[in-house]
Amino acid sequence: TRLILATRNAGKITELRSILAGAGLPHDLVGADAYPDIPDVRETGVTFAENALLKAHALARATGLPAVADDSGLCVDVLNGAPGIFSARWAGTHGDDKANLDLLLAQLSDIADEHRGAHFACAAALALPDGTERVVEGHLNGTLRHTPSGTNGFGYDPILQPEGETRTCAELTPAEKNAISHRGKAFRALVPVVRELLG
Ligand code: ITT
Repeated sequence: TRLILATRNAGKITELRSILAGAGLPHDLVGADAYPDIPDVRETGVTFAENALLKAHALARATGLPAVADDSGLCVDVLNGAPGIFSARWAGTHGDDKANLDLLLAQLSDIADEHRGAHFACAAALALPDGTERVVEGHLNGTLRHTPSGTNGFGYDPILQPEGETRTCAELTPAEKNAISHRGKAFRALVPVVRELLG
């Protein structure tokens, strides 16, 4: 059976395919880009979970197929959790990863190492065409570097150094990142739920 990956973010799609296949999910994973006529849903929620559910329901309703969605972001302690749900458009243009990262670094330029705590958060949602829904979350704690390092991953990966690591997320291999990441944790927790509801 088909399972829709309700995201148009290429970095997420790559990670989701690897995480879900690695967890042994037998479904045929179809990206939202296979449905170019379905408009993007407006992310009007105020939490990661609300926005993930909005995206999953929109695709499940429009395709008549079960859909999973990811809403995620970087929460910075000294900014009281910002950029948070606004991570993809922090500098104004949705999905401009470099501008978002550069702006955040500029905003934190005066902040000393001991105050640079942050975490990635991911809400993983499953929605069925009949309206059934489930959502789970995962986190990855770390600190923010002063300068970007590494070329793997996407988004804010070059500046987030996970707790207990000497490398940034962008210096980890994809498998190393998925093993500890917010997205890895959230979607591995969603897998038994998918099995239970989809068989
Ligand atoms: P979809 O809504 O189509 O899934 P999006 O990019 O708009 O794609 P979000 O609204 O969830 O998705 O924004 C997530 C942003 O948070 C993303 O653009 C990155 O900047 C950041 N982010 C999320 N997960 C990340 C990760 O694993 N590594 C680095 N940055 C991440």
